[in-house]
Amino acid sequence: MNLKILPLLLSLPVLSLSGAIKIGVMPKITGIEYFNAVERGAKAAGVELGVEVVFDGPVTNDVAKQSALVETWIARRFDAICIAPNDADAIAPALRKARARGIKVVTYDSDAQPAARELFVNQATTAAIGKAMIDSVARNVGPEARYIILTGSLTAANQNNWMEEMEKYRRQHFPKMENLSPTAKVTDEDQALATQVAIDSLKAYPNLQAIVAITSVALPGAAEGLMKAGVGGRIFLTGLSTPRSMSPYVKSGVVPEVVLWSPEDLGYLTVQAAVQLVRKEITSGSRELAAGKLGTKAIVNREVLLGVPLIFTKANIDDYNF
Ligand code: RAM
Repeated sequence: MNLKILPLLLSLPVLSLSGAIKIGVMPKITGIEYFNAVERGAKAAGVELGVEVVFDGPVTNDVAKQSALVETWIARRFDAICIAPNDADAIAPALRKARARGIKVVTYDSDAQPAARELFVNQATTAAIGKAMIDSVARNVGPEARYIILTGSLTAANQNNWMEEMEKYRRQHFPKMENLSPTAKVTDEDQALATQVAIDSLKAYPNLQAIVAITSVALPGAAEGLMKAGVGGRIFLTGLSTPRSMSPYVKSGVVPEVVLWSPEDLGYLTVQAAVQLVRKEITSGSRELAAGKLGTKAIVNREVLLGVPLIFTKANIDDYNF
């Protein structure tokens, strides 16, 4: 073989032994219903597109472990790596290394530094998600509600962006509403920790009227905490989680409203975008993406938008199966 063409051969997408394109999809953390739903959607897209989808990630929201797995997928010559980073900055060196090896990099759910990836698949605009949660508090408690926020980790781009939008929207539309703890309570994707933080917050803020829990495990965790403290349904609780996780709390009235989107559709759209980048059917400069069963999705400034936030209540929560 003429060794001069070796660099060219090494830069080409490698078809694995199965001959299929190989896509890695990584959550912030495995073993929680939200990312289990992402996995279902991602694998459904893989079957539809005839590609191999490997779904794997850390058992805690640890960006160092995410970086190590990216390195492994680089060594295994994946064709694309899709990731929801626990830290937008810390993950960037590993993602840049993947791109330098010709691997397509797509973030979803939570972004990395934009220069470290081709596309970001966003579930809804951060402004729409922030607005939906503040509107829920205003609708159920009133325009002068006193609330706190339970977040995941303080390095997660999506939660931080949502909180920034919540505060901007609150200042503009509900200036008398008060966040009693501008530094959000950290619950680190740990449901049991969220339960304890909710209980502790009731003592720390005796005039508390509402809690907004913005990770899919913090919301059920906080519901358990309010119930343990005997104030379920008396302190307004809302936030982001799946209908499967929240159905009993919504039906009992502990959590009257839940905001989210379809994590299954998010996973499906992410793999659609990644495969079409690998197959050169789209580029990061494309303006839209024909995303199979989801129809055509807009791409604006390298961000693919899934849709708008959904509000789950007693009236509709049984209509959803994720
Ligand atoms: C957790 C994660 C994820 C977020 C959901 C709402 O599962 O923080 O990034 O989108 O909550």
